[in-house]
Amino acid sequence: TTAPDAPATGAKTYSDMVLCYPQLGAESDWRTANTASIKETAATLGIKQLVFSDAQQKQENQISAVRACIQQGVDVIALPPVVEDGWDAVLTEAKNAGIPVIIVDRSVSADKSLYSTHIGSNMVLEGERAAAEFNKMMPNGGAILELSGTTGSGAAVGRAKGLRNKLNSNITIIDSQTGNFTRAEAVPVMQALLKKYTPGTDFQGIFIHNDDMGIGVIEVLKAAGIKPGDLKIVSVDGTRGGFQAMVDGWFQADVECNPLLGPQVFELALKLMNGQPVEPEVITNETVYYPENAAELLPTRKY
Ligand code: GYE
Repeated sequence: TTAPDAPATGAKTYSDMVLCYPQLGAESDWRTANTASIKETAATLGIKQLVFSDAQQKQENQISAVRACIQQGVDVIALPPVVEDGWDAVLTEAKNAGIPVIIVDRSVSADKSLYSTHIGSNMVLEGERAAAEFNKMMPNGGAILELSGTTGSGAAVGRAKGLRNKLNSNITIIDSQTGNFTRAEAVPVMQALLKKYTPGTDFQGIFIHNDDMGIGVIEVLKAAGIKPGDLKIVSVDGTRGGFQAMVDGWFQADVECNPLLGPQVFELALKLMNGQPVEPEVITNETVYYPENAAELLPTRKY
């Protein structure tokens, strides 16, 4: 007789699973938390093998990592793509090898027939939520700067689009520059912007595509003698650093983007290994955080 919780005969379990996670990099606290979530979930579920790599934000490294996983004959590839374009060839190779692909976090522009599903945030909605904050804080209009994420990434493209979708017409985006989602790259970009534009006069707000860049921006503003609250700043992610920036009065809102995707990724992977149907798009549920309860929530933040 079979134990009641035993899988149906022939069904694959987590202990059979070899999952490939060609991580795009380690550029931010969001990314570090995403990596931790994947590794912890793999360990908790006791999967057979997690094939993890770090592409250091270079698409060619990610493509090589995917090819190595195809060669190895992994069961499932879960891919967080650094940029949207340029995946058709390698996704076709995976498909021809019969390996299902889950696109994680950022989106790809490739045809949907080349992968099984996409799980992640609605990046356009995040940009729209940021726009709503500026509309509330600047009812009489004004000017803002945008510090964007990695050029061509689904996260940056979506957030930029969402901002423009919903920003009131009396608020102008006077400049938009990329800081590649890192604190280190955001610093010189913000320094250059401060040489070009006078805070308060030329612009009253900044939309920043992630908290790590936001922390770099704060450093630059502080050095220039600008005080918390002098500018309206909205960021994205909701990391501990972002919460601290709200506690300190620098960010007026932080749009949540959840990196803790491990449990859902492995659940989808198991279904795919067993040939079960999955939703073509799994969107994570998110909100907006404010300074009012940032201090109270900070200790509860997991990333
Ligand atoms: O917002 C940022 C990270 O793709 C959603 O990538 C992710 C973004 C996240 O570097 O911090």
